[in-house]
Amino acid sequence: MTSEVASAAASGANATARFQNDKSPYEAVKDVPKERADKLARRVLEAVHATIREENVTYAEYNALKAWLIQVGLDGEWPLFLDVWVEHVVEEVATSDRQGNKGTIEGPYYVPNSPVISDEKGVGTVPMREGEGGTPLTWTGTVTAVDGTALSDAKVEIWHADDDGFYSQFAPNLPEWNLRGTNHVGPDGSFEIHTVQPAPYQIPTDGACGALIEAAGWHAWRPAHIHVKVSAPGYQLLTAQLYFPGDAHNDDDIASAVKPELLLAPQQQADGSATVAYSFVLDPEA
Ligand code: MBD
Ligand code: FE
Repeated sequence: MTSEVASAAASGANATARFQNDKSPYEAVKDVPKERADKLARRVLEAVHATIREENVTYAEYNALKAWLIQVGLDGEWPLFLDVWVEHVVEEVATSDRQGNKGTIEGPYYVPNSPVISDEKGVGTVPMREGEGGTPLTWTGTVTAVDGTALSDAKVEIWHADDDGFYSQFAPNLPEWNLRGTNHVGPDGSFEIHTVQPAPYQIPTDGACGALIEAAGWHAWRPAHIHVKVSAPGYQLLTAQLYFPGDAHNDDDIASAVKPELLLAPQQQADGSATVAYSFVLDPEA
């Protein structure tokens, strides 16, 4: 991060670099059968062709699209664009047969290998600055399998924006691992995570994705959310986000990633903090 002010191009560049560091999705489809590549590419193109015919798309509109697509790349915003407007359907298809917890999209701002924060009982506090803004939140829960077994070797990775809506490693002037941590659950599968409630999040508006939002008269908001990845050997990785009741954008998330099962029910405490219980149930690997 070189610039001192958060910018779409800087956070986009970081998200692009982070994704390119992880070549595994690309490696995994290297030997995709020609028939599959042919079919998928053709269907996407046919959907574009149909839109052009049915909407009588003009050369001016075609050239605007070309310029905009180039700008998405220059701003490094392909991860943002895809995760906001496409990933939710991939997630829906990928997880439709699960019996355990509902999940939702990963989004562009996950970083693997966050510091371990838990003690031997699964109690820990995410890294945060002195006087970190936002309501302090104590979150308790357990990780179990669909058959009820407590998963004592599970881990809960958590990451979220700060009270200003910024993610560490994607916005300037934040400690590297701010509000990111890995909790190894206790012997009974339980965890207790101390953090602060994040603010609603506005995707960067000064880049190509913002230009689309502006041109189309959309809004750029996601409701406040806490991201998690819950994993245990022999079980399917659960990627989810948890939301707060009453958020103005729970019903019109720009990323279409809210599900009723993912709403928290925090209890406000007399000292101004909040407590919340939310547990995870994992499906075994197929
Ligand atoms: C986010 O924080 C996010 O979670 C998603 C899905 C897209 C953009 C920013
Ligand atoms: Fe997010």
